[in-house]
Amino acid sequence: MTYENIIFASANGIARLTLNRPERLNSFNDAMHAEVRDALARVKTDGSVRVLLLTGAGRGFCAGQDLGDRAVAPGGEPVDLGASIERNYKPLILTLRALPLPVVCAVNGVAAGAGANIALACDIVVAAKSASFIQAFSKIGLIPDSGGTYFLPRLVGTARAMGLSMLGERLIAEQAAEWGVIWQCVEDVHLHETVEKLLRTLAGAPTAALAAIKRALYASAGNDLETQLDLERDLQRALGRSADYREGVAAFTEKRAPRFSGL
Ligand code: LHQ
Repeated sequence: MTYENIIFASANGIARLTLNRPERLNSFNDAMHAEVRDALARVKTDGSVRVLLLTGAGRGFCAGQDLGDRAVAPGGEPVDLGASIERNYKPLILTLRALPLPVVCAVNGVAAGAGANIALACDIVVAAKSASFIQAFSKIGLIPDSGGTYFLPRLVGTARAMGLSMLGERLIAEQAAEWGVIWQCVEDVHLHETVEKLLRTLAGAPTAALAAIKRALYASAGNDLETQLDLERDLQRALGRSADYREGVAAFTEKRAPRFSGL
């Protein structure tokens, strides 16, 4: 598939996916969804990828659904937004959460509507100081989708989730970091180097362990303690047989840096 709405490249264990409709603040139309789906399928099947970066081209990260798209524009014909979610947004969010490797989101500018929640679906979110998050949905008569009503109360509690969702006000990156919505907020000029360093670190990390960490932390939201302890036991049992555990312990005892294969 040739890409016209995204830029996708993969090298040295790092896959980079850039949403690329800057004149529409990288809002999603059906074509962009299809391309992102294709790229994520490649990440999933390419065993050499150990970390994925998601970012946006130009001054914005992503303004959510392209509101000019005929498929969602309220007009004479009845419009089924549920179909758009079922076809596009739900699989996108579930795929990001299920990828067995870390997904880093570099929020380079405004993240609005589904764009904000796609960022929150990623595992480590770093935002430029000038970036912001807007649950813009209520401004157009909708509810936060793409996982917004799931992620927000878990990240910031019901009170702040409710305020953000009902008021649709801009949450600046610095406050998002203070509230624990995201991992880190950095000066705009430092976003690139911060993210590149993070990507190199994660690409050299024990990928299977990171995948297990991701699975366990996301599962914990729906598990009781005993179920979670069982899950930890099972994941640890599998990791105890991994090459990277062997390498990690060998490197520790030999007082040298580990060389993790990701296996
Ligand atoms: C846009 C958009 C946009 C098209 C900026 N579409 N052109 C799921 C299922 C099905 C259906 C419904 O939705 C969903 C999920 C959703 O995501 S619903 C929420 C959709 N998104 C929004 O409501 C956000 C709309 N955008 C904005 O509120 C502003 O653009 C923000 C606050 C993001 C940025 O404001 P500014 O920095 O002032 O930029 P701007 O508004 O001037 O936008 C720049 C251009 O991008 C502009 O075009 P123009 O031709 O005038 O230069 C905008 O029309 C266009 N654009 N967002 N979602």
